[in-house]
Amino acid sequence: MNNPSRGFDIFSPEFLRRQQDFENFWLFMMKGGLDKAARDSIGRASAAFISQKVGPSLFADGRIPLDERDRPTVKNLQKKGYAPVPNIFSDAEIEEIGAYVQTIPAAVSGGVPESHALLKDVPPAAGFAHFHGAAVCGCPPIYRALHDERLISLASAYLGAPATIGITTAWWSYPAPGGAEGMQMFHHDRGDFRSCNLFVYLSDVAAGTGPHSFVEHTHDMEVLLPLMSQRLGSNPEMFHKFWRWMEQHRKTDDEVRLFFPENEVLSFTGPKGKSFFEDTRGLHKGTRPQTGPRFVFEIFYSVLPKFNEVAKPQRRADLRLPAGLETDSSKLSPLVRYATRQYLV
Ligand SMILES: O=C(O)CCC(=O)C(=O)O
Ligand SMILES: [Fe+2]
Repeated sequence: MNNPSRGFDIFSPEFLRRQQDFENFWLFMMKGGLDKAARDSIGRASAAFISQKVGPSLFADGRIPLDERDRPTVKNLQKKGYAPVPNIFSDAEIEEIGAYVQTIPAAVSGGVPESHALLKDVPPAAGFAHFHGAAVCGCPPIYRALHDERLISLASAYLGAPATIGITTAWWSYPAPGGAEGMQMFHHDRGDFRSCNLFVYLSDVAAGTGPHSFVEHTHDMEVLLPLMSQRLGSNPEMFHKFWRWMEQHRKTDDEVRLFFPENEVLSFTGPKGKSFFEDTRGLHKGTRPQTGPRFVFEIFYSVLPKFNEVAKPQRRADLRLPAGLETDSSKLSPLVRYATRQYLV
């Protein structure tokens, strides 16, 4: 039967020729239809395609500009899947962000019915209060971080293509009863075939307050395959079991321990301000807070825009921002204007 409402009018000559059908196919491949080797290969191909398409319009010599100081960061990210960077926000900016989010509604979830509420009204049993990018990009320090050309260049150098900022978000995670679920279990992100994230802690994060955890070397087949071949190659049964397991979207801590020694399962604690890049195609989780809440900020840099979301960019000129922040889109560097286009025009 035709079901045009689902976008699958299979008897139409236009079936699979319309952008929507094609996007559905693309998402199917991204969200579990392909194994990691194929996903990573498509990621490399998409970076080559985008570089070829947009590189010449963004850079005079076609090359992504990279600050010398960021070369080791890109190398670490390639080798291990994560890399610390100097603090993105000052303490004063973190205060400013904390005050700003008290004035906008949060999406409340985790153990309570989903709702929107101001922070002061978030029910005590809630697991999360998320602030969407569209609401936080007008917060001056966040606007500045989004437009930080050095960060965009770093992400682009890692991706091998000019980056697109797909998600910007800040959220509180709260200690809540019950076991880990969702992103509090180890998982790999499936937001794009090639991506990296900047995380910034906006509250002090200790073992009890939900540290972000990452299994190093799990981000990219070019790193993971040689490692696991060396480790499990002599045991074909375990080797196959490992790759089948990798395809499971979510994994328990015990399962992770079966395949990775403790020293490779990293847990990032540190004072507020701590900032790091990570390729969340690798296994990671936000440990469920036990003793206190955690506040964190994230920018997701990818090669392609998120096809499962409609971009509703705001006009920079409409934001009320302090002098010193460029709001004339035509005056931005082409790389920055390109990277931020899903949020701001
Ligand atoms: O809360 C965290 O540290 C993990 C978040 C996460 O899984 C993600 O941003 O993809
Ligand atoms: Fe994730």
